[in-house]
Amino acid sequence: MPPSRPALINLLIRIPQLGGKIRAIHDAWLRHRIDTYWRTDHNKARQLFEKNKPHLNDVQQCVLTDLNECGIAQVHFDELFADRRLWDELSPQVDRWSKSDAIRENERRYLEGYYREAKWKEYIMMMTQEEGETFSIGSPLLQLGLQPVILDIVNSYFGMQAKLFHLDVWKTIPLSCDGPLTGSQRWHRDPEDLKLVKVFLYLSDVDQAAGPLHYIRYSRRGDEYGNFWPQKLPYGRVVPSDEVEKKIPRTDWTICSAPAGTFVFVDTTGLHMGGRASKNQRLFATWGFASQGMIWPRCFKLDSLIVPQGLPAAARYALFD
Ligand SMILES: O=C(O)CCC(=O)C(=O)O
Ligand SMILES: [Fe+2]
Repeated sequence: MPPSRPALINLLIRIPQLGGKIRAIHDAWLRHRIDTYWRTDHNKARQLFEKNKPHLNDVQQCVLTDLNECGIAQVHFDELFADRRLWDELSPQVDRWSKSDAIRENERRYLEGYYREAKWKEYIMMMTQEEGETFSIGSPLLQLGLQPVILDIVNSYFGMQAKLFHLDVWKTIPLSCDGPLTGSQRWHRDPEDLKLVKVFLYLSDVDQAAGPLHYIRYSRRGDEYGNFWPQKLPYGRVVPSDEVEKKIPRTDWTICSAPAGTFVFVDTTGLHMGGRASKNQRLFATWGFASQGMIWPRCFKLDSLIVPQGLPAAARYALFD
C-alpha cells in the first residue's frame, strides 16, 4: 500500500516530468507532519494515555523494559494470559484456514514453480485475502490483539494510545532453493511511522529452518545502529544484500526461534527480516500498531462503526477514535 495522500496529490504525481517533484515535496511534508506529531506533548493520544495510565504487572513490565532497551521482547502466551480461552478461539479458525483446499492449492502452485516469478511476499499465505479486509469486532484475531494485557504494553512503549493498523495470520511456505530473496526476507525497516510495534504470536514451533524473525537490537532512530540505512519516510528502507552481515556483529542480532505460543513484541522501524524458511512451515498471527499520526493508511476495515458498549478506552482508541 502507498503512503496516504490526498486524491489531488495522487493525481498530480502522475504528471510526467512534474510528478516526481510533487511527490518529493509531498513526502517532505509527510515527514514534517509525523515529526511534529511525535514532538507534540499535548496530542489527544498522550492525554488519554495519561488519564488511563495502565499498571503493568511484572511480566508486562519485563516485556516493556526489553522493548524500550533493545526494540524487541519475547514472552509466552501463558505468562501473559491467565487462561487459554482466546487461544482456543483463534486456533481452530486458523487451523481450518491453513488446511483449507484453497491454501493447499496455493502452496502447491507456489512450490511447483510459481516461486520463480516471486517479486514480493509470494512465500507467505495470508489469511486476509486483500488489503482492506473487513473484520467484525467479535473476530477472535481482532479480540486477541485488543486485549488490555497487550495494548497496555504497546501504549506504554509509545507513551500514548496507539492505533491498530494491521492484523493477519501468515503462513510461510518453506522452500530450499537459492532463488533471490524478496519482500521482508530482505533486511529492512518498516515505513508506516517513526515508532511502531508489531506483535507476532507464533502458532507453530519456529526453528531455524522455519525462517524465524531476525532483528538487530539497538537499531531504531537514536540507537547505536539507528543511522545504519535509516528509514526514508514515508518509505521504509531495504538494505543492500549482505551489508547487515558485514557491518553488524552477530552478538547484536536476535533470532526469534521459539516454540508455539511465543509472543514477539518488536519495533519494526529497527532492522529486521524473516521468512527465509527452508524446511519447516511457520504460522503466526500478527498485529501492527502505530500512532494516530502514521503516514500509511490502515490495512483493514470494520463491519460496523458503532462502538460496542463497555469497550475499554485503549481498545476504543485503537479502533475507532
Ligand atoms: O516474516 C517476517 O518474520 C518479517 C515480517 C516483517 O518484516 C514485518 O511484519 O514487518
Ligand atoms: Fe517488516
